[in-house]
Amino acid sequence: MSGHVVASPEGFQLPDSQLRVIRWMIYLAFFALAIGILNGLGQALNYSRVDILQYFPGMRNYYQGLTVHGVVNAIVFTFAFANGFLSLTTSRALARPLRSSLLWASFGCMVVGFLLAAYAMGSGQASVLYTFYPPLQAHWTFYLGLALLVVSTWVIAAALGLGLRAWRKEHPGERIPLMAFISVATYAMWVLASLGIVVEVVGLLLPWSLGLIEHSDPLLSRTLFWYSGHPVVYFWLLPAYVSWYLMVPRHAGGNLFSDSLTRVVFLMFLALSIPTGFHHQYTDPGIGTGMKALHAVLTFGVFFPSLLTAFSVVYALEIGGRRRGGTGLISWFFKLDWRNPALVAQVLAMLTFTLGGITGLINASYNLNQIVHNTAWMPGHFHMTVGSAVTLSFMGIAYWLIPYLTRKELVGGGMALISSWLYTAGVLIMARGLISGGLDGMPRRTLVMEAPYEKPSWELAGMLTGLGGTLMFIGGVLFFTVLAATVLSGKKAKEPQDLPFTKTIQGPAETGWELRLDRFRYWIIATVILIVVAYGPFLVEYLPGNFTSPPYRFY
Ligand code: HAS
Ligand code: CU
Repeated sequence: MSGHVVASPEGFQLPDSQLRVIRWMIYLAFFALAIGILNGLGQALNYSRVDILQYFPGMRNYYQGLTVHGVVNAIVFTFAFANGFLSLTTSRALARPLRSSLLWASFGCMVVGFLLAAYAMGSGQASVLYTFYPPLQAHWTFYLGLALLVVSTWVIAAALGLGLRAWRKEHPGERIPLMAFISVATYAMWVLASLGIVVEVVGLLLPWSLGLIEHSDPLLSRTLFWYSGHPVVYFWLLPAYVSWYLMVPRHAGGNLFSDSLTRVVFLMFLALSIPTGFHHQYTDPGIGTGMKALHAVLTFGVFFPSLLTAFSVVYALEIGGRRRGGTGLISWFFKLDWRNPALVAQVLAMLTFTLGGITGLINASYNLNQIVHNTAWMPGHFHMTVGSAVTLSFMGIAYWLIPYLTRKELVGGGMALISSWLYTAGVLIMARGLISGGLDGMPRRTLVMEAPYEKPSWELAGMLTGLGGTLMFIGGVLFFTVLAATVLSGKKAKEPQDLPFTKTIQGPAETGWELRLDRFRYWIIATVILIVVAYGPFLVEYLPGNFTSPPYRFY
């Protein structure tokens, strides 16, 4: 394949010690997903009035189940996967191992954090949902566990930063390899983004749960939460984008269009992900309309890098389809290798994400948000984003990553294909149910079957939700079967493999303005300025806050 490299040298092999810790992180991620998917089945069936949660060991009620589902899927699974996967892409691209001690430290933080949060949730002392809004109060181990999970990502950020610095010393004046650049940009964004949730959890909620602070300030906590809570969705998404940009074109036999455009996209995510959190708080009293409008405008700004992504990835697929003999406007699409599970899972993830993105645009529209906010529409939106664009992509990545990390061949490729299709059909049917129900006023986060105000017209929506969720669950079971069979009984691969990454048609520029793209320092300063503009006025007006609410534990 001709083109420009995104990581060099060709065929470089990372040492086993590096692969071992990364393998454990990926195992941890999928272990969490397994729990989350099982729990998700219970959630979906609740909408169709089938209560199976009562049979789950340790699950006392709907809110406990929903908390476990959100925390293990949206926080443990995604963080562990990002930590492992982007450590791998960065160290491979720089052709140097990252510090093993840091990677193990991160893994340790994740395990301890997960156990602490699991204890709190499992013992019924943290049924506060994954947004843990005060005045709902959880046991202190829940907050400490979450804090440790965030610390695990900071440790990885340090490992990536140190790796990059050492590489730069050895390669003065060279462009950062694209695969390392976009991985590091993701972590740079997240380190800035996670500050809000850390201040909230460590500064406010942990002391409050320990009785050191008597009262909480719901609005201040929500604001700090969503300062991190919107950008976290891109921390979930960008590892999938790393794969869509750099690996999917390779599976499809195509090439990535442009090195510079890819860098620009990730820098846009760095700058624009954070100053948008108020789009989750359009209905919150106490925040000025002008500030909400500013966040709305910036939200439309952060839409653009995803539009650019759609262009780049579809073009890469098209090149692949045409190389395989495809012609015409659309028919190249059917010439793709529909027997490669790593490709199929991720193309289906992209197709679903188109709908996920469109529903996001509706959420972001200030006035339309009033109709869909806090309804079942919302889980409809986010299962087509994090629940499939991200999760199905990570599953697709697993189809080559697990063989790569274990040096074994994939077992059950056919089953992997069925899994991807079932999961996609499931998520689309479920989202159809949730979205139509939401438009009809069906609330989110409610045990609908016990709601006294239940409407007969929600019945179809609820049935579709339950049916779709069941199909997703079966897809998930097949996925885990493939994974377990590969790890336990896969044949030893004949020779060591390299990561499957593409080449770019337009390579990195050697002169001109594009060199400045690599100076992270300037982009981070620009990001901080935008954050100050977006959050400064509210904080100046609101601080020191109103700490007046006593704690509540309902469930
Ligand atoms: Fe969102 C709420 C707005 C993206 C996740 N979002 C949520 C919640 C979650 C979530 C979990 O403005 C609920 C939080 C809670 O519990 O309360 N979201 C957006 C916008 C985007 C967006 C504007 N969301 C995501 C992503 C998520 C995610 C990504 C997870 C990974 N979202 C909102 C808003 C709310 C919200 C409000 C709050 C609502 C409320 O009232 O509570 C955008 O970033 C989306 C951009 C995406 C696109 C799609 C590009 C398509 C691509 C694929 C192309 C490939 C193809 C291949 C088509 C523009 C890249 C096909 C092949 C061919 C042959 C064509
Ligand atoms: Cu958001």
